[in-house]
Amino acid sequence: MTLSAQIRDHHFDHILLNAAGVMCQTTEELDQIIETSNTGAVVTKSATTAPRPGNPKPRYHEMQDNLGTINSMGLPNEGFDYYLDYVLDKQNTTSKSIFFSIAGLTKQENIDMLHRLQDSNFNGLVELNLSCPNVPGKPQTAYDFEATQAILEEAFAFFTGDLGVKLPPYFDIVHFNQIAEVLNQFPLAFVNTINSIGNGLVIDPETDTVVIKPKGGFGGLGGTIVKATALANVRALRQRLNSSIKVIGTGGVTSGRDVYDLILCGADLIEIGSQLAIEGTPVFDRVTDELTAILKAKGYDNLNQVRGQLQIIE
Ligand code: RRO
Repeated sequence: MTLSAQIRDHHFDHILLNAAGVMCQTTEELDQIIETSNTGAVVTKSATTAPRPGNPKPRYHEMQDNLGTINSMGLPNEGFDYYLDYVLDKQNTTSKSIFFSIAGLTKQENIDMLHRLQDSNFNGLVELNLSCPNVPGKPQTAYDFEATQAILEEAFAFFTGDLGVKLPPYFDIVHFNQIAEVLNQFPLAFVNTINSIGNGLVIDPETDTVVIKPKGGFGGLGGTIVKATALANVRALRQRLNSSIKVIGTGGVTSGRDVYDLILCGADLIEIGSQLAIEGTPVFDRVTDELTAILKAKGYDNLNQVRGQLQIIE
């Protein structure tokens, strides 16, 4: 069974990888993702120029009955240089692709980091995270179409590497049209959809209290409860984006069937976030086994037979 994929010159032996933010803050965690057999790539924790401790704890919570997760990590990361050192070293010894995720707190900070990547020997992919919901006072850039257009104009004026964007979920057909119209103007290698559903609220019924401390309990939702939103965003963007822009499907993957559904909607690669946090790296083996069983049962031997083949009711 072939579970491979391609973005530009980057070949992926396997479609699965971690979602940015989960098991990817330290070199030890990043190594673990790379060394897991059923992953095709790794993505680094979104970096800012300087290291950040992130928001006060508790800042992550798993809902009962595997409904999903809520987080307000607040962009804790080891700083741009830490990840640049890691990827420059690692790209010489691993055959897996590396996504370098950046999430500057201002447009200028993102542009500065992109300049540094452009001037470096990094030969992987760069993911510009325009959708972090958890930094107090900072809106999610990709909900502002003009700001998104402006940062991409500035970035592509000099950046020649393989660049993609991490998007927040959209909930309106007009918004799907508007973001696609912006993105189609640029030579993006990929879009990654979705980041967590921003600013949900979870309550502990025993104590009548929120479950995370930052922002009065508001945080990004992930896991099972976001699957339908992830499917819709992958589908809607695949239908609207230029075929040269690949789509990474992220959100609500807990099983092989979830991966299969995202591929039906047109996803090229699949990232696992919440369930990786819950289950650890064995999730990649289990989900791969489940996906392979589904493909076999349906008589498929590669993912191109499935990708984008979602049926609608006429
Ligand atoms: O660190 C976070 O709070 C965080 C980020 Br940068 C993000 O992009 N998405 C998310 O759910 N949490």
